[in-house]
Amino acid sequence: MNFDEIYGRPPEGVWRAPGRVNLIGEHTDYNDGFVLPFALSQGVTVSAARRDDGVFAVRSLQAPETAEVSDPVPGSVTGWAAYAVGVAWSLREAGHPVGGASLLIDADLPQGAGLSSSAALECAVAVALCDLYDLPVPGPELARIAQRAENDFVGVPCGIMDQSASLLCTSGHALLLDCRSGLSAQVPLDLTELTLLVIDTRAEHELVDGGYADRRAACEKAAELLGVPALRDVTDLGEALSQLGDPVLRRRTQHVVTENHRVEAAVGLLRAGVVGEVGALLTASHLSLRDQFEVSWPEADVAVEESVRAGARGARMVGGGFGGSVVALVPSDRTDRVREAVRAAYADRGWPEPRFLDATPSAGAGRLS
Ligand code: GAF
Repeated sequence: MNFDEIYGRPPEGVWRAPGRVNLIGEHTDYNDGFVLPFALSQGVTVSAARRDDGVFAVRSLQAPETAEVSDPVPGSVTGWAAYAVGVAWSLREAGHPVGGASLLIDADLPQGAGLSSSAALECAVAVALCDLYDLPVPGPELARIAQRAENDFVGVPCGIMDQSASLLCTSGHALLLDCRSGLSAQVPLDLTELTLLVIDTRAEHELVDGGYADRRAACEKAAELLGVPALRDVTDLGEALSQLGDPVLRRRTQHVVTENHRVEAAVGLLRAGVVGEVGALLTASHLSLRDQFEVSWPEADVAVEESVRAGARGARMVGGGFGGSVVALVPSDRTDRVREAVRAAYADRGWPEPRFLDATPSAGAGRLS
């Protein structure tokens, strides 16, 4: 089915927003810290047309559920459609006069693979509605509006990274984002002779599960006990750790503080043009996420170990954790070897075959036609 067949008229335009891989800086965004994601070439496409009856109608080529609602409020829509309708609600909440629209969603980004398909959906809808209703909302503000849709309409307490990546990234670059000030910079990501290999571990992840909210609450608790606005403000890690009695809070704090340092170090290396050197930081980030933040999962640990053993410069889990993908930085002439090693290790354990994707740092959301 295409748009015309479903809605009985052609769309007024087609918009697209990408998924993302976070190169480094995991679980730092909601601690007011630093992240360094890049946009994928895979993403979510929205064909859309205005309606004069005020209704938001959403359909997807990938899912059977549909939604039609004229006055969206939190709780009025559930499932995947809430991410789309929530954006209309959030735009209105922010004072932007959005009327109704018919939307048809199509995606070439695997869902549940930790590549931010939810934010891609939100951002594709956001740019479509802004264009249709002639709302010149700047990218950083639109990212906050999309994040609010996810936080307050869908009910997932995510940070600002994924929406910012989907809206603000540019081709050939990673986005350095200061999640406190909202300031960002484009950092060249020159992959000459290197490949960023995404390994979808096939263990599905869901941010709506409790683990993510639990980690966020622990970080907020640690910051409160340390008397700082957010863990980003910890300047003396040793002193902070000695003040925290709870070993769990100590581990969470150690991860966040050291991860912010790793982002800074990675940016220095990228700017110096020694991209391969970032590999060691990726692996260090993974070990910290595994041992200190405790959000890794067995398939990710095996993918990281086997990638590095087979010649990757480094590798780490991507996104919130508990499932999803790993990114490995691999000399391009070794990618076959890495794929084979990970495939064999999964087969030995009787796990579903992993999927691979060569990640190309791509442009953020925009209009296609
Ligand atoms: C998910 C969230 F949506 C992001 O905001 C971020 O916190 C990430 O997990 C962990 O770095 O993708």
